[in-house]
Amino acid sequence: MATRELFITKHLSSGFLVALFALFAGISWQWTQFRGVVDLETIEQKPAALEQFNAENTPLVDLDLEKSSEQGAEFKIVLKATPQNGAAVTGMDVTVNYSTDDLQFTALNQVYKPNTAQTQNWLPGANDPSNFTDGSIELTFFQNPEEAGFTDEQAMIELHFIRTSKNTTEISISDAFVLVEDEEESALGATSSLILQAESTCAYDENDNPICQSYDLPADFCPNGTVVDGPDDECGCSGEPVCVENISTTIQTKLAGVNKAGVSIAAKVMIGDTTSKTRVFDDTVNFTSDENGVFTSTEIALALEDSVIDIAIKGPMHKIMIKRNILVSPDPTDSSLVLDLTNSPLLPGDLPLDNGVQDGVVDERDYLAIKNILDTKTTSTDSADVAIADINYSGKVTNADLSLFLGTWNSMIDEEF
Ligand SMILES: [Ca+2]
Ligand SMILES: [Ca+2]
Repeated sequence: MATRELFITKHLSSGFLVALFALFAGISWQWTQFRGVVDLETIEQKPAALEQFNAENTPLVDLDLEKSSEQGAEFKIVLKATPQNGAAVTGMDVTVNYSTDDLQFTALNQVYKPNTAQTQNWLPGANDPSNFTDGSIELTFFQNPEEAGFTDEQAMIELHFIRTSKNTTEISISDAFVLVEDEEESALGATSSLILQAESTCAYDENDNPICQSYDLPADFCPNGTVVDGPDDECGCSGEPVCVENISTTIQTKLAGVNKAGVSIAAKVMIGDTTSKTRVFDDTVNFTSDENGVFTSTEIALALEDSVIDIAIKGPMHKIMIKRNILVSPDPTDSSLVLDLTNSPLLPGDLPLDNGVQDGVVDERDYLAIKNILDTKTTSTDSADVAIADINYSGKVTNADLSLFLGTWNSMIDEEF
């Protein structure tokens, strides 16, 4: 035995190829000793010996890879052997495969160590991970044939790795040969590989909501702007808030059929930032008309992250008017902006019939409201009538208002904004 150990040790120091040779030598030599033939000449018979190991037969051992511990990127797996059909396992030769793109093999611990002096443990060079940098770790174990093989589940060997990527990766078993007491031929049973799922850097609470970083902003952060959350990261957390400077904005629009100065209306205005997909403005804004019928809003403060917006205006007796993907170019030297929407006049139709509130639909109710006012008279100056149906802001309800209504009445529901 001492001569053989010397033989292997000597060749191990000469590198991996020699180590492999020594492995084959070890298998063949031990195999022959198992059969009671001690003859170093049988080294040359290694392929024949392996064929015997590989013969298909009743499954004699199941092999499993299980993760045994993990600390950060470092983890250990254990190779477990579970004899089947009463087999007593006395040796094995098995290759464990891993992806060098995702894992670094760093160390090996022999777990199963038969306890007699003449036992051959793991061969060859298994204690030196530098022998196994190509993604396959060949592990060979034989014990003294005079010692009883194990018959229960046994942790055989522990392999240490470091994850070098966050990818899903697999550690698998291949080319396994098993030596069983009193069996010249043996066959492998089931094997299980180990899948390491892609790592996530996200942390979640007990309700599976992401645990996000909180940002403490200084009190004087963004005095003349609006604090906007940064874009969501891959965990669903808002990015670091940024300050978007306010832009003093006026909006210009027109009302269909109204071409006189000095008319004041209150319209609901909604503005969406197409980049952040957030509504950056949603309020009622006062507009006043000039002699050209252009209605100009009071100034509003807009915090725009990008220069493309969607805008919707809902006039007091009107359908909603939506314009999308408006390119705005604020002058960097003058933080003011004019949004000219006069090319798309607000169309009358959705009258404020319910205590001054509109219902979002241009329909028969609106039509009948005007029709009823004009049913018994051609003109109404009643303040309640004027409030709901003086579409052209003439101070009275007449057929001119009805015809403006009919000009746009098509029973359409407001688009969503
Ligand atoms: Ca209506
Ligand atoms: Ca009128």
